[in-house]
Amino acid sequence: MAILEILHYPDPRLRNEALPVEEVDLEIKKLVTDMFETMYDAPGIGLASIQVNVPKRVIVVDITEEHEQPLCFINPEIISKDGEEEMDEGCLSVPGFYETVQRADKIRVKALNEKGEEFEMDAEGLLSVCIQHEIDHLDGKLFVDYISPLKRNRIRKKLEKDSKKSGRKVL
Ligand code: QAP
Ligand code: CO
Repeated sequence: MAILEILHYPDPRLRNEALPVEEVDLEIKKLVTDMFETMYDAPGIGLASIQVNVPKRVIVVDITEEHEQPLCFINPEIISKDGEEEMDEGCLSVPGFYETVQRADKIRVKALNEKGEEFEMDAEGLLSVCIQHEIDHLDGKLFVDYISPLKRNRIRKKLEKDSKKSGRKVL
């Protein structure tokens, strides 16, 4: 098990598009384990592989405080969406910032689990928003893409300053 380093906006590697997982092998299982550990350690409610610089289509989510509902989605696809929901979103790659984003309220998602078995599930509310947010990461998208350029630039400048102070390399 390992805690992985989380990339921070505006690191250009967050714009990479993740490729489908061909086979849920030991390497992917280790990635899933490390992603859960990294998410719980942060702590966060969702993490996408892109955020730890692994461009493979894997996300982990757990919206419970007691770590009671760990969910892993490999090659996730949203097969239907319904309704609208506005929610304040944050992101482990955009630390310290929360902004309101509009998304579908209800979704049905199809994916492989950590054993490589196909499953479908319905989600609504926070779980639905979190899954949509994480799938966006796999396509190189961030929640700040949905807010005004003014707010986005303010966030970018602050995080660029933070990363210089911390010695993190960005760009
Ligand atoms: C995505 O985000 C999400 O700024 C998951 O300082 C979040 O786990 C979807 C976090 C909210 C829907 C609603 C953020 C931790 C965690 C921060 C997260 C921070 C520390 C974010
Ligand atoms: Co995020």
